[in-house]
Amino acid sequence: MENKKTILSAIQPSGALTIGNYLGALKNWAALQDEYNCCFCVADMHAITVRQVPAELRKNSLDLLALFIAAGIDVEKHILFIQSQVPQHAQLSWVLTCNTYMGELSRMTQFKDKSQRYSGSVAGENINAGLFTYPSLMAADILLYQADLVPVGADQKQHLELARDLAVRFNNAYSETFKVPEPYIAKVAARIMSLQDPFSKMSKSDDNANSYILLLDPIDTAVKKVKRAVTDSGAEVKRGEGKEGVENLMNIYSAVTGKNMEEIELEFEGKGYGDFKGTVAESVADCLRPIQEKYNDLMKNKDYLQEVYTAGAQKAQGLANKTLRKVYKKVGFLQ
Ligand code: ATP
Ligand code: LTN
Repeated sequence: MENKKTILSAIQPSGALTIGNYLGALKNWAALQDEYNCCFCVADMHAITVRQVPAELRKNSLDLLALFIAAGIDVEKHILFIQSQVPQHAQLSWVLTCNTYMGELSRMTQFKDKSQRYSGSVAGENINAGLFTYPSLMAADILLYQADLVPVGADQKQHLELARDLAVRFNNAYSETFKVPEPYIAKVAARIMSLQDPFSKMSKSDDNANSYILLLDPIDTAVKKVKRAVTDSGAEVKRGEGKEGVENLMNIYSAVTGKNMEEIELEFEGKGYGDFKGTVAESVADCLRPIQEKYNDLMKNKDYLQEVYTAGAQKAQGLANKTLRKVYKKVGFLQ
C-alpha cells in the first residue's frame, strides 16, 4: 500500500440503510478515498448483539456490501470486507476485553440506551454480554489495522474514545503495539434527525417508517416521506428555536446539494413550506436514483459480489494478522 494514512470504518448490517447513514457516513467516506488507504467493514459480528433472523442477516450483509460499492467505494484500491470472515477480529477482541474495565463499559450510552429500549420487548430476553462488550470488539476492528483515523457519526465518539484508551493502556503495559486512532467526525450531516421527531436521530430501527428515508425506498415513497415531514406552524425557511423540523430538512438539502445553510435561507426567502419540501424531495430523489441503479446492477451479479468479499477478506487478514501476532507474543501466548 502507498504511504498514506489509514482510515477504517464499519456499519452494522442490522437493517436497511437510511439516508442518514448515507449522508452522515458512506458519502463522506467515499470522498476520503484519494487521500487515505481505506478499510471498510460490514460489521456482522456487531449485528448479532441483537438477535437477527439468519436469512435477513445474510441479505442485509450483502445489501450493505453492494451499497458501499454503489456509494462509490473503489474495491480495487481499497479493502472492503465482512467482519466474520476475518477471524482476527474475534481473536483480538478477547485480548482487549481482558483489558477493558467493567466500569468503562457500563458508562457507554449506547449500551444504556439499547438495554433500556430492549427490556420489556422480545429482544429484552436477550440483553446479552455481547451488547455489553461490543465496544471492545469495535476497538479490535480499529486497532488491528493500525488505523490513523476513524470516520464515524457523532453517536460513536464514546466508543472511539474507549478504543484510544485501550490502545494506550496496552502500549503502556506491553510496549508500543497499537497506533492510537483519532476520530474523524464530518461536520456536514453528522446528525440527520427523524422526519417525525426532529429531536431524535433518524434511525433505521425506528418503529415509524415515516420517520426515515431508506436508501432503497422507492423514489415516490421517499418523496412522500419528505412531504409528510413535521415542520412548525410558521412559514419561513429558516433555522432557529422551534424550527428544528425545517432545519433538519435544510440540513438534508444541504448535504445532498452542497449548498450551505445561508444559501438555502436565501433561496427560499418569501417561499412557503410547500415549495421548500417539493425542492428538498426532488433533491433527495436525485440523490437516491443513481445509488439504486448501481445497487440493482450489482445485485444481478452475485458472483461478482462474492469475489469482492473473498478478496477483501484475504487482504484484511494479511494486515490484521500482523498486528494479532505481535499482540499474542506480547501477552505471553506460546508462538
Ligand atoms: P440504529 O439506528 O439501528 O442504532 P444506525 O442507523 O445508527 O443504527 P449504525 O450502523 O449504528 O446505524 O450507523 C452507521 C453509520 O451511520 C455510523 O457512522 C453512524 O454514525 C452513521 N449514522 C447513523 N444514523 C445517522 C444519522 N441519523 N445521521 C448521520 N449519521 C448517521
Ligand atoms: N459501532 C458502529 C459500527 C462499527 C464501527 C466499527 C465503526 C463497528 N465497528 C469500527 C467504526 C469503526 C455503529 O454502530 N455505527
